[in-house]
Amino acid sequence: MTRRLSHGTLSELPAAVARPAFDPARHGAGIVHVGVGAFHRAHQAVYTDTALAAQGGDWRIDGISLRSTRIADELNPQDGLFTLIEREGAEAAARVIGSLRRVIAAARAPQDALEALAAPETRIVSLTVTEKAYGIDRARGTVDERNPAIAADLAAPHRPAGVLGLLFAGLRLRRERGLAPFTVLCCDNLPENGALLRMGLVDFAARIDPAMARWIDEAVAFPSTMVDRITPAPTEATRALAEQLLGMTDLAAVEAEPFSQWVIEDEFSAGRPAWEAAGAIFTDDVAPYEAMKLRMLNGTHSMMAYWGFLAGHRYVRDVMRDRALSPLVRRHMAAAAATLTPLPGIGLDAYAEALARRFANPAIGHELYQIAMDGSEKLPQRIVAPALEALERRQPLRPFAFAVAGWMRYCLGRRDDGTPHGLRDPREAQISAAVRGIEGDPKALFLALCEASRAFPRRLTEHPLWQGEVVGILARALERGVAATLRAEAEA
Ligand code: CS2
Repeated sequence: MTRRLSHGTLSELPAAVARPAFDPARHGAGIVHVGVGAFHRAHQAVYTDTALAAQGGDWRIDGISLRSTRIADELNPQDGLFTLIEREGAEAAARVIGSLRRVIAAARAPQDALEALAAPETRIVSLTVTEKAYGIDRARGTVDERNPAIAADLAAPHRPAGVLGLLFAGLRLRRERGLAPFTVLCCDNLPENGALLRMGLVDFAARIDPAMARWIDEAVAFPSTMVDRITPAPTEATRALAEQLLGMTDLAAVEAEPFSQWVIEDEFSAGRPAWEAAGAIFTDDVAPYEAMKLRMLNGTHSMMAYWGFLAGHRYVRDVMRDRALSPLVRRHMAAAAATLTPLPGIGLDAYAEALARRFANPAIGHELYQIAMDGSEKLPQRIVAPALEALERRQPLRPFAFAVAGWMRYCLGRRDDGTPHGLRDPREAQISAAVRGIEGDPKALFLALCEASRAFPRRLTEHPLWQGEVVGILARALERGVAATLRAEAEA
């Protein structure tokens, strides 16, 4: 049997593998992180690891996994240790991260999760749970009562299963015990994510306990953040590579690109680690950074995911080598850049150039199908927001209409050769029901999908220019197929 990564085996690692530059056992926890997926492990956990090495402090992380129990079973026997493998071309640099203390599987131990939030030492609760997990209706600015987790947690707030329910219950326990609140740090790809989460949590609390709602609004800090690092879902190949680099087993290894960025509003009510030691940028306004990243990186990603997947590609890097698609990638980034307010010191052309290089990284196998999921939750901030801005500024709508037409074609659930795919979207049932029987009618599809997805405001969907562009591209894709549509679009 091969050995497994743990505190006991750290000293046996080959010299080429970097180890925590601090003694994990000498640092207590100060952060609870909800959503211990690959992205957290490749991003915030790494910044915290560097900060602990640079400045010390009791800032290790207790992870909470809301649904899966697997990640707890992978990490706890390893004392929370895991390997980050940074990959670029032929390079693969391995670094063992020691900032994670343990993982609580909330489905198995709900009380432990609550007690972690209510522990006096917990000063920050950070989250990477994906856009859909918050259950916030962004158009109305309230919680979405139809979201199953929200409905369940409103009915039984003492036994929370969802994100808002857990935060609420944790904060209520702290208040009852006379403890100061923690800072809530949202690290999901949502615009003004701190303000959004504040609004959602205050509205959630108001429906249960108005005094709590006031306390949250007044006493809890919700800094906004922009997070960035391309992190494909780990696979068997990730584990095999870790085994090869470490000479031992690591079931929780992650692969990521070398690039990493974290921009944070410096508004913490109870202190924070020295994340700037790891390159985090502190600012009093994250919104312009967020808009840049959401529109140029994530928006382009979504466009590539739908059209690239439909064209038969598997990875983002394959799209960069596609003769028709790669100029459309550039076109999308340029159109997105034109909707932004320039940031001092950041050239948007250089940013786009760097993105194109990152997307093409041959060592990163980032699945288009992974990015394609949850379109109804992602399109509003990635495509709709810049499209509205372009409309206002009288700039071309075409690239955004093209992205949406790709998503609509994708919603039919099969490629041109008939290969079926699942949509993996929280509104999948509504979307699939909406397209049934009208698969060949682009105008009817456009209207039905706007309605079923709830992703597009009327201001956009009723605009004749927008309608004309989206329906026209969709019609071509249905009549002449995806390959011909891409060729025509690239030549236009
Ligand atoms: C991607 C993001 O899956 C997706 O939707 O667009 O996860 C993207 O890779 C990250 O935001 C990069 O920082």
